[in-house]
Amino acid sequence: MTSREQHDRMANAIRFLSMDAVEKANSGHPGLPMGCADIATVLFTRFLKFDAKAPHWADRDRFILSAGHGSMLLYSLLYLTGYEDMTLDQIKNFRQLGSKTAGHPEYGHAAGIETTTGPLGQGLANSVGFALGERIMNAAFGKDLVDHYTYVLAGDGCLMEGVSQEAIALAGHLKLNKLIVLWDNNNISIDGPVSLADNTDQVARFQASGWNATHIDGFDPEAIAYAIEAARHSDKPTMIACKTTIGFGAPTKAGTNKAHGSPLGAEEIAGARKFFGWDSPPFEVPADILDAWRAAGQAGAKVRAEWEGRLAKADTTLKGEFERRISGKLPSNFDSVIADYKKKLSADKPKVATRKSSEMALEVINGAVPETIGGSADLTGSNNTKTSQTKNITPDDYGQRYVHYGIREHGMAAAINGLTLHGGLIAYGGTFLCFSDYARPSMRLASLMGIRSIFVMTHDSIGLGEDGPTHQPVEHVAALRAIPNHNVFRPADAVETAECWQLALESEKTPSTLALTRQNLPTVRTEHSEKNLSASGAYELAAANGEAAVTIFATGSEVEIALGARDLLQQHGHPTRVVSVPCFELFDQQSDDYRRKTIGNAKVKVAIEAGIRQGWDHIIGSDGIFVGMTGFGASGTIEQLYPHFGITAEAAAKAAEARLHGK
Ligand SMILES: Cc1ncc(C[n+]2csc(CCOP(=O)(O)OP(=O)(O)O)c2C)c(N)n1
Repeated sequence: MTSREQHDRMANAIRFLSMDAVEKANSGHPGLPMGCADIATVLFTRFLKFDAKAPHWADRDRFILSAGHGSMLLYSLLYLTGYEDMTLDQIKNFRQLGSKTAGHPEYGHAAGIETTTGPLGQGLANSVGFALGERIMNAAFGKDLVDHYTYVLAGDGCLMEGVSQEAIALAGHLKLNKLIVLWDNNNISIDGPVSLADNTDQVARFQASGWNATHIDGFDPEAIAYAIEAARHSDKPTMIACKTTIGFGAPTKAGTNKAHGSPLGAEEIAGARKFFGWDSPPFEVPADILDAWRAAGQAGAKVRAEWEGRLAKADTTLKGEFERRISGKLPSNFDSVIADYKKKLSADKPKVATRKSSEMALEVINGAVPETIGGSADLTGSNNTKTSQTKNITPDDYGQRYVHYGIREHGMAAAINGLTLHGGLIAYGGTFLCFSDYARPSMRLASLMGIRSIFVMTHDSIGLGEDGPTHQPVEHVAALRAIPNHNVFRPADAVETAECWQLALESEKTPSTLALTRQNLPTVRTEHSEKNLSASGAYELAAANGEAAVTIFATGSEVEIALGARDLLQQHGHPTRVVSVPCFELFDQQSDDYRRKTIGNAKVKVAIEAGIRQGWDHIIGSDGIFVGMTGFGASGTIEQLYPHFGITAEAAAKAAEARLHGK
């Protein structure tokens, strides 16, 4: 049992490492670690199940620092508890280029950073996915293998962000009782007191969303421990409002926004040293305190060894499946399942919307890959994300595979990231492509983290018709293509849709968006190819009947139009080839030679896509012809809209012919 004095000194080690690192970097946020050091010390020394020497242990408790600006709190904890990645040099190099100690915690930089945080509210919203992931894996593999908590430290900013409401409502609804949020209730944000902008009764808000919530003194170790202990036995998720003081211990800056996001300065630090009776030089932790922290970092080793014993003794099939899922590898027969399915499609030649093709592909995938978790933000019947295998996950049954996320696109995308990061699961969720705007902050973070989140975005153009311009995406495909490390797939038919799903599932370090149509499309890939042609991002779908005068590039629903334009042009004596471009990003990764060959030397290059031109010039050149949208869509039938906006085979052929004739 840690004495109060030892607890205080351990907490102070966090405070001084944080102050010193921010001071040396001459930038960063000392206030949060100074205010939350007691909370973190109680959590890490008395509750958190972890082994610093085995940081990827699948059944560890997760700790998520949602208030990512307080990154030095996390880095201090990782160093003090003895994570190998987090050396004292890393702490000294806080915020320097190439260090693991980036300004905000970045997933993949160092073990123990469970998710990338910084954009406020994201960690809290991810945690719903983590906690749900734990329940799903627990239902699949049992308590012996999966039984852990998800702890979150969130600030006022996290709770003010809109996504927090989506997240807490979802967690409350799903009764994720192993989710425990510690709120750094310090009443300060950047502009000053929180009361400048907010007077929400947060405890009441969480309670109204189905949580347990209590107020405690965030500097009282026993109160913190008592509240966490109670939370661990709750039948609901718990929010503990911990009253703290930002920059606690800084003589003049404590309790003010001056302690939030800039170095305290030598004088304040000297004052804090006096206040806490801390006489070690910068970056030095007294040996007995470091030892105590290292012991805390090892305290979970025994529990981990016991867990490993249980895994070793588990049924061979169960153990194999658990290990496969945690490794992120797909079942070994996956490729052949997809190849067989594609062969059938090329023979059957279905004429269906790609959202329907996606459902058909998922029916095959979900049958073969038991770790997929589907969902939709209240558009299940429109997104076609549900298959026969995916029944609803409910608080009474986590052993199912479908999440009704409610009308919460942002919360859904963040939860998908959490499910993905938890491990053992592949999560996808749907909404209308237009509302990717609502999900985008989390989609961007999936890309930054390099994780396999999958976003199913249907109703991908004016082709959705009568719902009109509010619902018709115009710039969204281009906007998503602008996110680095994000594969945006726009398949042309059922075969490409199956291929794109295969690529999304195989893409362990790049998230994917599938842009899918509402309207029916013919099968254009009528000849079976074992090879995944979409994998090269663009490929020649139809050759020219001679040396090509025109090449038409198109994606998704406009491939059919491109083929129509090719027929017209060839009838007029202009050999024309069509290149289908299901994924810009994968095409950009091909060899120069392949790219050159695929783009070709035809005199006229045309691109057809029912969206804006942005991004296409690197394929068709700035002098290429673009047939697409230049502004918002309109309300009308699909039969009216395509001609209205000039996206037709005739218009494309006419433009190409005019160019061939030098006009
Ligand atoms: C989405 C988002 N908006 C704005 C910011 C910039 N920002 C960083 S910290 C902060 C204030 C956070 O206040 P609080 O959570 O109370 O943290 P504390 O001041 O207590 O450390 C803001 C606005 C951000 N990181 N993320």
